[in-house]
Amino acid sequence: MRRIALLDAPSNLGLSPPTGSSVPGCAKAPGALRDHGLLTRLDAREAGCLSAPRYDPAGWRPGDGVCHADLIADYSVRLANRIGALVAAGDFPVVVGGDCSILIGAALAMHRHAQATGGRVGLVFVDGHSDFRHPGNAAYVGAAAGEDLAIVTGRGQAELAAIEDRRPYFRDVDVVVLGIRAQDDYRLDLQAAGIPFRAVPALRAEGAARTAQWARGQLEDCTGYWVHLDVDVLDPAVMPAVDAPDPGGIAYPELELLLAGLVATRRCLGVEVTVFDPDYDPDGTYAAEIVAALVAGLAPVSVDDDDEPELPVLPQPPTAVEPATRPMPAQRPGRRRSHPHPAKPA
Ligand SMILES: [Mn+2]
Repeated sequence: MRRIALLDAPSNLGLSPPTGSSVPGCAKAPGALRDHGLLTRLDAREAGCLSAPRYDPAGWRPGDGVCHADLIADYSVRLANRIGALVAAGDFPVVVGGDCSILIGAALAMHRHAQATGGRVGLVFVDGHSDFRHPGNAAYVGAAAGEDLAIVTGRGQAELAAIEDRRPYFRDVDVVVLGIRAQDDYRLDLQAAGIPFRAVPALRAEGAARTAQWARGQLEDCTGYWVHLDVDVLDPAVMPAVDAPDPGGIAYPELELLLAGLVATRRCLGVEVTVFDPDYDPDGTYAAEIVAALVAGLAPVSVDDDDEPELPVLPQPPTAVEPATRPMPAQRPGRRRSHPHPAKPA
């Protein structure tokens, strides 16, 4: 039986400031979720909290690259160390962010794990946005939480995309994207890269449970996979407490089915939960509902049965380095998390 280990990763370094003189509140998410009993209700082992560096985008300008890049890179290495130790101990890490830039640390841990075990490790990316902005498809980059999927598949500055000379952490063919909106800015880029995805309309048409099975099937060449869950995959009608709410998301029961289907195998190595912002949840209503959904969705982790046999470990072919960039189209209008705005009015 696997035991969940709960680790806090309260970094908000990857988001734009919500107003000109405030900082993103997602760093408060672990505290808010724990206050609704997350640790005990998951029957989880306490894995602590990896404190994050100070948020200070002052002086960042377009063209400077990813904001806070040096801090995010350093944090990612430390987060990878923590996640790697949990996986090595046989635990199932549930890492609570923080913003989506914490994926970089998880990805680094998964690449190290793949190398150590001689297999390939994939990624199921459950998110309302593709987070696929990179220097090849945008005039400039800035907020890592809108760029994390691009970075972990090897696109962008080496400081973040090639830590320890590893690039990419996940190969494009070892990634599945679920829950992006039908009109995601970068859906055609995903398609061109050969990254399979199911946007919300297709996910709903097929059903969440079957979509989870489909995603697992897409990764059958991988010995394991990590699950990224940005809670903005939920529709803002039921959960608006995120920095970039976008209509057209899924409902709680769908999230629970999706998560349960994804974690109900030993091939699933762990889960991260990102972007919940308690500043938009003053009475704790959404925190309570998110905890309930996580408890239901993660229940299969602790079940002994495994419907899949262990896959044989295959020799790993050398991984190709992604080509750097391609010509840039015009910049699209930014979302709130697009870039830091040093002087955005409140
Ligand atoms: Mn995201």
